[in-house]
Amino acid sequence: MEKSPSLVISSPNIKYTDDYIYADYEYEETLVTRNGDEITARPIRKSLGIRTDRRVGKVGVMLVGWGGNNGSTFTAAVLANRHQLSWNTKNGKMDSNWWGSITQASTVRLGIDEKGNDVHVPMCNLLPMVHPDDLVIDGWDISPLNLAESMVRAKVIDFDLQQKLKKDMATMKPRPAIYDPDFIAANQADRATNLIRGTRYEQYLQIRADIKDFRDKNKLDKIIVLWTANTERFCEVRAGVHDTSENLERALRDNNTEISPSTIFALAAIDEECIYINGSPQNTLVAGVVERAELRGVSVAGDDFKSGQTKLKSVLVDFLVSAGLKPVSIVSYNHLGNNDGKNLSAPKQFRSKEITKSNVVDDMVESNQILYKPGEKPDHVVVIKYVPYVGDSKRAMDEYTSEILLHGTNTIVVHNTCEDSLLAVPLILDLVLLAELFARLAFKEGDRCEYCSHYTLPHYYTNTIVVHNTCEDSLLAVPLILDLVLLAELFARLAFKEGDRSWQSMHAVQSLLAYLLKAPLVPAGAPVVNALFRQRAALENIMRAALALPPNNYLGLEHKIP
Ligand code: NAI
Ligand code: DG6
Repeated sequence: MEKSPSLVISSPNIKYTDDYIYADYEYEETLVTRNGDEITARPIRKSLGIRTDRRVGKVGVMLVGWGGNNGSTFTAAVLANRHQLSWNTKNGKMDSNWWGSITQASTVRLGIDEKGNDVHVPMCNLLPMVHPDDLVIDGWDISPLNLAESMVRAKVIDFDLQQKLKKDMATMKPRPAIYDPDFIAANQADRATNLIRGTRYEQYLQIRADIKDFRDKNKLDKIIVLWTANTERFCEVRAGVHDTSENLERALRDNNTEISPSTIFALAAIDEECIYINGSPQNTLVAGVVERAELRGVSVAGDDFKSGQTKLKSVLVDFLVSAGLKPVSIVSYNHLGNNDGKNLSAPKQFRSKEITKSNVVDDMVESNQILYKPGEKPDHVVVIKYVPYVGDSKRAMDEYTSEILLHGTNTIVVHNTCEDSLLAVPLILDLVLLAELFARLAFKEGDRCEYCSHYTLPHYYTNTIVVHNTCEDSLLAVPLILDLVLLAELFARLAFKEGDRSWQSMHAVQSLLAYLLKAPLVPAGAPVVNALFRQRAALENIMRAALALPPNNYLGLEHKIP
């Protein structure tokens, strides 16, 4: 990959020292109050100091479920990229990459150049982050296979690349893990031979000892523990057991059978001051675990990687609801043949996944009280079937039916074929890197920062998506005609003034209407924006600006700073 130029931020609001980056930030929001029939919106502003610790240090990752499809593929991807491996396929020679990772393979719009053109930079260049090549990997699995054998079992990595990785990966062996047949499917029993015996408390102590051993042997500054093991059933959350850190500690020592293996891993990680991330759906992070993390000053995150079907759903439903169309039925069917699919063929484990896959449209539905009455939701059904032949190549089929103008219908059908682990692994990398970065941020309210001037910051695999859409065309077009007329008329009434200059109307070509048009016309020389969300944000924000309200941002800092 071509080396990116280093990034220089020139602002009186930022200062760089050897150890820290200090930034002054004005956080703007809109406070909305309702009094009877009247809604009042008031812009509010908060001054914040934000400090980023520049000392990344030596970082280790411990995967729970290291020998699974995700665990072995993650390890293979780190090694292939670290050694810049190439391999042969029937389609020719392939090189390693991190496609699918937002930190490594996506860019962020930084601003505009002198000509007004957008300038983008790789996300990983914005702030100091650990480099994937520098990660040290370890982990646990109830299956005793070494990582080379796990990679072969997973059938994800191309044969020629497997040959190049085998020697290294054969030296990596998962540590024994905690197995409780009550929490994962009975069909996993035959691989569960690499186990930590004893009571739950003894198992917890062993996990802590493993973390210490990994830290000491590799002289690590920090470790992130990430669950990518089988989906467990939900634990039955009980008062006096799961609700506080103290109760959880007592229940652990009493060997309470409703304490799941994943909760034991989380407690051990937190007590060793490691970040804990839950990549599966189960309710590992009960109130007592979260309280323990708060008490120890450690981060936790979860639940369940959002890799394919759900990601697309959150885009599609956002598009439909924000376009004023009313999704009334969403049916998501998928089949897969890997060990994850086998485990999910058991009802209790499927139920965990059904819960995380089903809640993803709620916020979008609730945001539109014109389309939905309070409490009203679309029919939403999730089906998962185990079909061994397709292996890791998951097939996801979705049907979205929406009500449109005058109760016409619009049905969209999506078909997606993809290697499941090759979508999930880049998310694991991003979770690790971003969780580590965010743990180095600190916030300060009120006064402005005392330091301020100028500083320098430091395959070929495929994913096939087929979409089929049935719809009364005119019933989709007519509301756009109405919007075009209303918005064109509204924008024609806006006027602008800069400094002492006289008021000016908006440019005759109304590129702000791009959200409603397939090939938007723009003023000569202006960039064409086709991205729907950017088009929509421009529309929203010009209207907010005309009301003296700040642009919408999606930071939600109220919920992210203690
Ligand atoms: P997998 O079944 O290939 O790997 C899971 C591994 O965990 C197995 O090697 C198994 O032996 C091990 N394991 C089971 N219980 C354990 C325990 N208590 N301690 C240590 N190891 C244990 O599954 P895969 O495909 O790697 O997925 C892993 C998890 O990630 C699943 O829960 C899955 O639902 C979740 N996930 C996967 C996504 C994907 O696209 N691949 C996306 C979203 C979530
Ligand atoms: C089948 O649904 C297996 C699951 O583990 C999924 O592959 C995983 O949850 C990914 O889900 P999604 O909806 O993000 O593609």
